[in-house]
Amino acid sequence: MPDAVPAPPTAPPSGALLERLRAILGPAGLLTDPADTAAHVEDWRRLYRGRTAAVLRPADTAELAACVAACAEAGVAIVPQGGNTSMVGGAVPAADGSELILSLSRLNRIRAIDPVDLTLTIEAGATLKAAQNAAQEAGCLLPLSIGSEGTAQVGGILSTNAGGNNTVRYGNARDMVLGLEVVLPDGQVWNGLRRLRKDNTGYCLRQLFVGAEGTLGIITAAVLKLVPRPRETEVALCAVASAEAALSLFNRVQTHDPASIQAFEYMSGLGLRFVLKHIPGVSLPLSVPAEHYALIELATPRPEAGLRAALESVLEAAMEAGEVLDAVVAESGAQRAALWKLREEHSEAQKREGASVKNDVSVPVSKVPELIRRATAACERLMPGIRAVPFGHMGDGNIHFNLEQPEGMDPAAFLAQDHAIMDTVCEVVRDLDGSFSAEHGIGLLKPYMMPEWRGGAELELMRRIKQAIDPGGLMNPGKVLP
Ligand code: 2HG
Ligand code: ZN
Repeated sequence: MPDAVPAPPTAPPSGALLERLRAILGPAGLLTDPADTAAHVEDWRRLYRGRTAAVLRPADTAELAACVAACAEAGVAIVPQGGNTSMVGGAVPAADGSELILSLSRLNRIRAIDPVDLTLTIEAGATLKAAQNAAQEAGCLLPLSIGSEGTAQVGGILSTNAGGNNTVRYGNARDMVLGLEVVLPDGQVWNGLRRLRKDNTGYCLRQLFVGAEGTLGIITAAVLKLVPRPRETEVALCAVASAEAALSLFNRVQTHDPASIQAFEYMSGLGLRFVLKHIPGVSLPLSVPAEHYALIELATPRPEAGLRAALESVLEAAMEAGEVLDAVVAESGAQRAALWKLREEHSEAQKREGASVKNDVSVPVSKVPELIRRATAACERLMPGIRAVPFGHMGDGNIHFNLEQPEGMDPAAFLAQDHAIMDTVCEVVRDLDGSFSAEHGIGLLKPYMMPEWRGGAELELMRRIKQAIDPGGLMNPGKVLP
């Protein structure tokens, strides 16, 4: 098989191109002042900082397509950007200033919602929270939930095929997409906004763009599947004896009623202690301190389903078996939110504790306890004093196996070891038949791992697809493909 298709050189944006873009976008649609562009050139984790001559802020698909066509003609590369919440530097421009940022933020309209079809047609720049709210107002649920949902945008979520807390029941973002509107690298608009449940008409093009991280084109709108809104929701936080006990508890809940599991999350004692230390206004409503915790959410649209009684009886049996040491079931919406806050603030708390290396990995669900045990031991062997903080979506096998710097160590010295740490975790992941990238994507952080994990025919096929759709290499260069 041939080697990598070399990326064609892209041109720096000229003054003439910027003038043309200003004419398309109007003065409000083009940011060039470094004070205005600063927030766009750095990622949330502050791992990457690029430079750009301008941030383009089109107001609709037609303006966006005209910008892309103008850039294509000039041979200038574009970095599409949603809420800029990438964990892997997926929306940061290159350091040489040659790439323009295209912000989706002004494309944020709800185009249609249909509670009978159970579909939401929404533009890419709407936040996930806005999409959830629109679904709720129509008596429905958009079953996609992630910690950054107030900032992360629909287009970015689809471009990274985000997973989050509800994958155990509803799958990933990919599973919620019925149709897409995409601006292709030459500026053509592909209107695939169909809302059909059955539509076998050749290659499934929309799924090419989902998870492509903006390297094949720019998603501008989507038709998302909804489900009926739950009538009953129960949330419990459990202190459990071990990661194995958490898995047994998951199995008990699953055996009892798989259709009601909305989320099953794992947290370590250390992870929770970081949240209690760094996040104001949170508290742990359990009396027994533990090293392992499970957060369970059950939900159903069925009337009088008796979820509460079912959950209590599962927890009772798990307590008798010594798996659950202590548990609390939320009594109100406010308490449910307070329990979820303990889970959702993990990333922020870890950031405040110091430098950390993230490993967004997945293994078969049954192997999660082994992953936690073996990867913790391997990292401690690699670097004495390193602090493993595994947490995440146990119900779908996706653990954020994050490593916090040893106390007192220089953060830069710790981060300089990131590849050694990632490779140590990934060795265990590989042995357990897992993946080095579960839900955050590849971005700038992980392309170097692609040849080892997806080399041969798979990577070659990806390169041919890239070459066919974006021959100029103008869409989000440097991301995904090494
Ligand atoms: C989560 O599940 C996110 O909270 C972020 O995917 C995970 O900070 C992380 O590593
Ligand atoms: Zn996650």
